[in-house]
Amino acid sequence: ANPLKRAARKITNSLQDNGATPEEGIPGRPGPESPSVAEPTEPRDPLPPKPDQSGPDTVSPTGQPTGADQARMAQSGSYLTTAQSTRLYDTDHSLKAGPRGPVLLQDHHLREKVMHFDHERIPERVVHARGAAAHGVFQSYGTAASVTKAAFLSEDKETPVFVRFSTVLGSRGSSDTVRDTRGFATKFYTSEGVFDLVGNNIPVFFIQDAIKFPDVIHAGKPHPDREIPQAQSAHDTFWDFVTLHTEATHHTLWNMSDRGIPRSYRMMEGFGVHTFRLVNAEGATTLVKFHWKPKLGVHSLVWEEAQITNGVDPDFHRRDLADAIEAGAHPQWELGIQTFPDTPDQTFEGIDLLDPTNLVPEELAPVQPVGLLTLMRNPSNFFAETEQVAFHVGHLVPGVDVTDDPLLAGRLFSYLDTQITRLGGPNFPQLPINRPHAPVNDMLRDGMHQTAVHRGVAPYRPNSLDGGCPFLAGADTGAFVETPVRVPEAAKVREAPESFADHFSQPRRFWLSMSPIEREHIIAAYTFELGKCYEQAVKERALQVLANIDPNLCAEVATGLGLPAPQPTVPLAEVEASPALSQVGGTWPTDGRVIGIVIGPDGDLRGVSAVREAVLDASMVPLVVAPAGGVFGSGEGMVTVQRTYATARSVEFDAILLAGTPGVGGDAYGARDAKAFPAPAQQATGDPRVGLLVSEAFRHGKAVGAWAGGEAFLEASGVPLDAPGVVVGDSGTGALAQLTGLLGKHRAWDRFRAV
Ligand code: HDE
Repeated sequence: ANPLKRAARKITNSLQDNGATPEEGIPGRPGPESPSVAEPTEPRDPLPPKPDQSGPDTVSPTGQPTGADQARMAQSGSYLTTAQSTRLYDTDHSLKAGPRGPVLLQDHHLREKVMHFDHERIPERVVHARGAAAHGVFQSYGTAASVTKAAFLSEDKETPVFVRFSTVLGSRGSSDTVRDTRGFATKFYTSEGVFDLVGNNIPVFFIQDAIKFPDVIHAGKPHPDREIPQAQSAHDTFWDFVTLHTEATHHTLWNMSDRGIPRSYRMMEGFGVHTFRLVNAEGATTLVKFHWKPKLGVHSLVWEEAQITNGVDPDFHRRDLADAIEAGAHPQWELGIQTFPDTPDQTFEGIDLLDPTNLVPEELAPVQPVGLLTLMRNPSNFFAETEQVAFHVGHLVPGVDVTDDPLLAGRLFSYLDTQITRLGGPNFPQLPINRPHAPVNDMLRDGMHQTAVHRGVAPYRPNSLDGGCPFLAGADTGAFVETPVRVPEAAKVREAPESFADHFSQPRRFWLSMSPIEREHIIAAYTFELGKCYEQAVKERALQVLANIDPNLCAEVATGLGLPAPQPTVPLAEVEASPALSQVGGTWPTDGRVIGIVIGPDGDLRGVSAVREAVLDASMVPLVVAPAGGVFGSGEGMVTVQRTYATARSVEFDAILLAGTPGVGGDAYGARDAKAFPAPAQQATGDPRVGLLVSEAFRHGKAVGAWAGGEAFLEASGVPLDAPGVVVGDSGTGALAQLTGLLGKHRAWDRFRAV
């Protein structure tokens, strides 16, 4: 009677068409395994996964290729050749009629080299163009086995993965630390085929129906006339859209919160956003929302820090991810699920699970851990892997199915469609990074960039010429069988359900769940973004939206804009706060945190050596900052310099320690240049750039410390020694111990003025 079983049986029965079974083959003809099946009717072997796609198992501790990988290194063969393998004797001079003569058309090497170069670029992704990725492994705990039959979630299963993080709005060369949503897309190379979890770091979306996706993206992207601003939501068209479509309120509020400017990809949550459907071995179904929980906690930049970083290091997140993996600080996330009964109305505690602008508070449905993701290998080639990877929400495995969320339905179409253009034809699943690690035995043929050499004559089913192969599987032999969900009888309409009309109660819950400092950041973000808009009507409409979330939020932003605060037009929702939504509070591991150790000619060099060792022992990263590069000091106190006063800027460090009074930069140009920096009042002797370093770090709530007399410079740079998060030690290691305690809380939150 179970509908899933009925469908599965139907599929299994289809194996019997032609009277064939996988074991027997076509009656009267040899079976697929039989050696007497002679050419040309031999079924082809499934395409094996390429060896260079074998995932993280060929990795050295530092992520460098080892063994067999080394042999595949480019530029490692003895002779340079053309693409046709002909050896070359010169690649620097075109063939000419004499050294000063005209270049000859017959120079094939010149034409081949330039032609190939001319075609090196492919279209960037229409959204999520800028990203960074890494290989890793997913280890399942087996705790989801009762709700899903997916093999990769069964007990103790290890599955290779490739994860790509991204910003949404900016183009490929845009900056990393802009205010935006982040993509968090994971490709699981499971034993049953590829499963892609294509999520974001924000659990809700701007729109409820995919048909509006071109609209919201047109509004967010740069203006079509001048193509500015790049990678920003702080402009009129974005705010025009999100205030006219108030379903965008919840996602926009998350963007304006600290979630919009993550400290690191390693410190972001990930969300599947939509509700999915899990199916277990008995065919029972459960509705589910996917969550990635970072082991390092969820942390963000502060706005000024993010803005400075965009200029100082536009690759900040990309570098942070690659450096951490290279250093062996392998980032980890737990995959968790919130489960809900698969009831016909598909709601939970009054929350419509098909509305992607809704989240379900963790206090109502706890996130249950089901496995651990570890990223431990950087890509070997950005283009081949990070750029060419193609994710798709429709890449599902038995045990995971979709629901009728109308946003999800549109995505199921869009990804495949866009990839045909981006990757130049329909054969991109054959690209190494996209190949499943399980055998492929499809009947897809020909097309642009076909690299498989398919054998056999009968790429159709049923056939009698290729031994009847391949056969169809059933649910019991690993087939993906769609859940036979009953579709309510209804008329075709272009409408949304009534339950999609509440656009303000979930945003209000988010606002009420924020700590005072997080609210202050949200107010500042709205004030900044709307302050960048030119259209008065857009600003006024935005204030109306804010009034409907919370009158205080609205009043604060209105003050900043110099506009009157409107009254709410809807009754304020009676909702409870969800403490799990706040990022402030709690203590987290400090692995991979970056400590800047600043030294001048008279500083405690021996102490610096000891602090470096202690930082490394704590799995953190020490960066020594000195007036000039190279090696500083001599004898036992000798330290290698990683940054100079000219190359260091506060945004690179999570905390700063002064080993005495800083000197004056050794770089003539830099020192001259430094005079242009605004030195804080009563600047002590010492380089003003170090003054800027500590005063910025202090302003951004970072832990700051000193020993060996550096405290006088701190004070002179506007850092009160009794302020929260400022430490003075008797020794370097003493100061570091206090500093590390502060780092576990991410920032000295008490230092900020709270609303
Ligand atoms: Fe995407 N999205 N999206 N999106 N999305 C793409 O696919 C789309 C949505 C997400 O690192 C595109 O191959 C539509 C939600 C990520 O390669 C495109 C809709 C969520 C990535 C596309 C959405 C996402 C994409 C562009 C509304 C979070 C980057 C290039 C119905 C759950 C994947 C590409 C990577 C990329 C369409 C909404 C996440 C155009 C139509 C909701 C992480 O197909």
